[in-house]
Amino acid sequence: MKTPIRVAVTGAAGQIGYSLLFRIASGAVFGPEQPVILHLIEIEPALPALNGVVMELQDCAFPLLKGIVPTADLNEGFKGVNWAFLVGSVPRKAGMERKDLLSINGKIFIGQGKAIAANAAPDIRVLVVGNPCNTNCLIAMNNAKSIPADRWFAMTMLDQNRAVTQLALKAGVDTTDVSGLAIWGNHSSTMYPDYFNAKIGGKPVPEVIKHELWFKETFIPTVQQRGAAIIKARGLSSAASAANAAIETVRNLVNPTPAGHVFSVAVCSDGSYGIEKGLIFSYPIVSDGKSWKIVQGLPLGDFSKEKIAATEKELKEEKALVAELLG
Ligand code: NAX
Repeated sequence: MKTPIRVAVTGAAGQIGYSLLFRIASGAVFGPEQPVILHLIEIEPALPALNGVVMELQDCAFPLLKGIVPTADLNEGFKGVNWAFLVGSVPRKAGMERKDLLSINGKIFIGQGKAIAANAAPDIRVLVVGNPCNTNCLIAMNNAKSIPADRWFAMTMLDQNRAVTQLALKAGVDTTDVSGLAIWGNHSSTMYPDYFNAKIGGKPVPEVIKHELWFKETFIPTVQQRGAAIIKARGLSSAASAANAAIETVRNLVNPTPAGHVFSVAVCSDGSYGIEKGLIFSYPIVSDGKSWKIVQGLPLGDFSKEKIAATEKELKEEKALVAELLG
């Protein structure tokens, strides 16, 4: 049996946590041979609820679950951790400006960045899910400068999955027939699902769905507004699909990407495609199972360039709003 890895999840008593933890413990992320010790991090008032989650995890008797560390102490929470899912954050409330949200959550991610740098294992990798996830990730990364920039990720996989399904439904094919679809930019309503470089059954998407207006008037807005549509329908934000996307993101990073495929995750930009260096920007990514790279040389027409510029502009604005939190 391999040595257990330590996996931290913040916001562990929240709704995404409730869908995520049981799948990590069952082996869905790191595989059926990899034991895990879960570090469940919450704020003090949520510890009683977290205790209920701990009891349920125990009641599953998962063979791969070798320990549970429930805590509100960040140093204990990130001690020796190999992977951290930063899910917990404060939701936007009525009347709150984006700046207020960025500043409240920004402070959380300063503390978490510092605690990760001080306590985590040398191979730590971090996926930020809590919104605004790109900028929260930027803040944590900048407050943990001892950790290389290529270890920080923010989640756009849910947007990719939403886009893939919309294309498959429109074309009347299975989701597995869609490849190459990537999300560019911010996890927000400015994100850009690049359908020009995606394929259905190996053919470019615009050659299969010959309906240019549908992409602009239905596809892109549906993907961009899907989170809001789910809140309207369910009265709660997406949770199971978000947890599923977090699982897929890490699986995509720790396993080699199949030929012809890409996946979306926001990473620290190295300037690829002219994007400002250092922004946490979603690109088409491939992995060899150990390291990842941004797919280079994709053709981008004027429409794509305009959309990518708009989402980059939003991320630069968010960065400017949190400038004093970047260490
Ligand atoms: P919940 O409100 O159900 O749970 C959040 C949990 O985080 C709560 O239990 C709370 O006590 C905890 N928390 C708050 N501050 C904390 C801190 N400083 N340290 C540790 N825990 C803390 O939210 P949930 O539905 O689970 O969503 C969590 C986050 O995911 C939200 O920010 C949400 O906006 C974001 N999402 C991101 C998505 C993405 O694609 N990147 C999609 C889904 C989701 O909207």
